[in-house]
Amino acid sequence: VAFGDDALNTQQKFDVLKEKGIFTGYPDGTAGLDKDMTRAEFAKVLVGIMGLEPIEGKASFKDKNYKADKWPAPHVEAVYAAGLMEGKNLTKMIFDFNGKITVQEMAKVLVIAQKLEIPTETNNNASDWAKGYVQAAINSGLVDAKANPKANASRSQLVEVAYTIYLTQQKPKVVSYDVT
Ligand code: 6LA
Repeated sequence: VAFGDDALNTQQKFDVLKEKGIFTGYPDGTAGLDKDMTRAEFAKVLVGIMGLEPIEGKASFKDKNYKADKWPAPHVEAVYAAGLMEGKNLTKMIFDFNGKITVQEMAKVLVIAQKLEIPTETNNNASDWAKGYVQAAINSGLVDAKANPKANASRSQLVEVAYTIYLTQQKPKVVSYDVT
């Protein structure tokens, strides 16, 4: 964490991400930190913070109204190709792009993006597929142990997670050479 970054409050983190074109505020200029976000909107945020290339002209999912030429698809396709999100049903290929992103879904993305270790012991009320992800997020301090994992994530929670991932992406990668 660069000097001072950990001192930023959620609004300030939102402002940084808005400045970078990653989040968009509401027309009245507010951040809407108490509101929620759709899974497609979060996919778009992920594309921004991970520096992914939107994938044009492709529609892998069969959700109603999911079309290659509509704005969500290039972002959903990019996070799917990057292995950050896989959707809700791989047999029916349903992403649920208009559904609200939940705390446990956000936790899974955080764990994958940050390459967090999944603990063997869990103590939370998440769905079975999400227990490990949620525990890792709680242990890392990014999800409150008292949060309901199945509830919709607030934009406030999403900004905190997005900012953490964003900072990690900004860090220079350490390259090591084998000199033997
Ligand atoms: C196909 C599947 O088993 N999906 C799981 C879970 O992996 C999904 O995680 C994310 C973050 C996603 O990758 O899109 O949100 C939806 C989750 O759906 C789950 O099945 C209901």
